[in-house]
Amino acid sequence: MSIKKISLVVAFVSLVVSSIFINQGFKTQAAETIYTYQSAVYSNSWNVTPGQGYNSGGVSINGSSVAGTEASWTFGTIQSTPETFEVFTSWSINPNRTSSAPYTLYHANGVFTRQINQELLANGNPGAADQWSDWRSLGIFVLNNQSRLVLTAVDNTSGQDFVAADSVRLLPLRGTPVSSSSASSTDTNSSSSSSIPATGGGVATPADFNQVATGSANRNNLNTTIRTGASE
Ligand SMILES: [Ca+2]
Repeated sequence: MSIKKISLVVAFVSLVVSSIFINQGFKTQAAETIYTYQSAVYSNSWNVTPGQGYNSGGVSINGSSVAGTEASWTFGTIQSTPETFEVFTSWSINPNRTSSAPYTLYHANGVFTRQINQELLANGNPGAADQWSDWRSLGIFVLNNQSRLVLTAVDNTSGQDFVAADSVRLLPLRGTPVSSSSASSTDTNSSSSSSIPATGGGVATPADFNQVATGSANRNNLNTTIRTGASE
């Protein structure tokens, strides 16, 4: 066989092998799940504001001035066994939101609370009225089929302290947290502080996980499942 023919064969084989790897990479892409405002169960009256929030899909805003009404996203319908996730939420910003929206996550190992300033973007910066906040990480948690996130309305007699229920994003993570002793939580938005909870022997941050479940896919290149119904 001539060198030219060998070169052609090598090139062809390389192409086939590359295709196999590309296909495998695609097949092993991890799946994240996004729950919209439509996936939440609400107590008392909430009003849908279309065009705001994640993917401009709309948000739900509490209609009562009384504190305590709830928007609750339950994850039990898709999680049969405990798994580790980074949990994110989002909202639409406005001066008439509260600066201390209480989120409560009931996870497999306890209860985590975080107050979020919904007047600001997830990164703590101001933005345009009704702009999507982008994703705000609540931390890394083990979730099971009882787990849920609850957003509770605060007293809004001033009319300047609404809460906006938008979306919740679950990013599956796999592996043991590394360098947990040096990990720390950076909180750029919330008006209260609380360390990101441990998932193992120490405090973990998203950077401590270099893998997402079911593969080593890039975090920015995930298959996304969007849930828009509470019964799904
Ligand atoms: Ca306000």
